[in-house]
Amino acid sequence: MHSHSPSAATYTIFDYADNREAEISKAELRQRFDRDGVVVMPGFLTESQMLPLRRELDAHYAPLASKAATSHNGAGILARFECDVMVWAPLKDGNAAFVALSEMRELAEVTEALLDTGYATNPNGLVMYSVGGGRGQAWHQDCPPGGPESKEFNLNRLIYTDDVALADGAIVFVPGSHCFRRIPSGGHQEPIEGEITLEPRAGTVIFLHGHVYHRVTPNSNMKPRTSINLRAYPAGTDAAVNCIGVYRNGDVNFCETFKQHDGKPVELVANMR
Ligand SMILES: O=C(O)CCC(=O)C(=O)O
Repeated sequence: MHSHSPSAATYTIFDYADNREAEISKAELRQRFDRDGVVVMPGFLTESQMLPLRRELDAHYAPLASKAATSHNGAGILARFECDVMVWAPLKDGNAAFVALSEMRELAEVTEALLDTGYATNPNGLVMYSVGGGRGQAWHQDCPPGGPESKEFNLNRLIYTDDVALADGAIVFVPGSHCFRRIPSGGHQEPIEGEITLEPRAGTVIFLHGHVYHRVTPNSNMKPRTSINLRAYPAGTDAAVNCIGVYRNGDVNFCETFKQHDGKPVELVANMR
């Protein structure tokens, strides 16, 4: 963000329709979010802000990495939803680097511009980690869609501390689909008309409305892929809105389903190695 005075602040976004960066005002930021349900902000984090986060991610996942291919969340009861991620709740653990990230002034400013005052944030924080051969994340909405004016949604604030190439698992979304209601049935990675495929650079933050159809493509190389998601909610909506995840072949109640692996090997992933 480039700010001279609060009223003259401009924000750098990546305009995926024009495939270039653009400087826009706070009002335009909100207009784009209301229209597309997505705002992509490259260079939001500096190298020095990312360093401690990378260090903590490495420390947390190093002992788990060898198990990652056989202990993804997409095992057991969740297998048919085809999402391969190992999750971590760094704010719940009181991790200082992530607490500092969650308190970043610029993050709060943009969040307020998109959700208005009085928004809430998820107290746990979420990190999603996957290794080479993972199936990515199937098309989904993070919560059941309501009407166009519904405030019953989460705002994903997706933070990338490393470059993410297509082979690592690109993020794919359909701009404007937060106004379309439920995602239609179909294949987990089957393209949907209007989709945009994005390879976020380190330091990028993607603000993504939870009703927007989105997926992550499979990792086809051996590099681990990590995203941080500090979810926020409009005033009056709380984190329980994310209990039900909406997929093309059904819903998952994450509040009743144990999110971790059931200890059984994930054959599909093992076969892809
Ligand atoms: O990791 C990503 O890039 C996207 C994560 C995602 O789909 C989600 O948090 O719902």
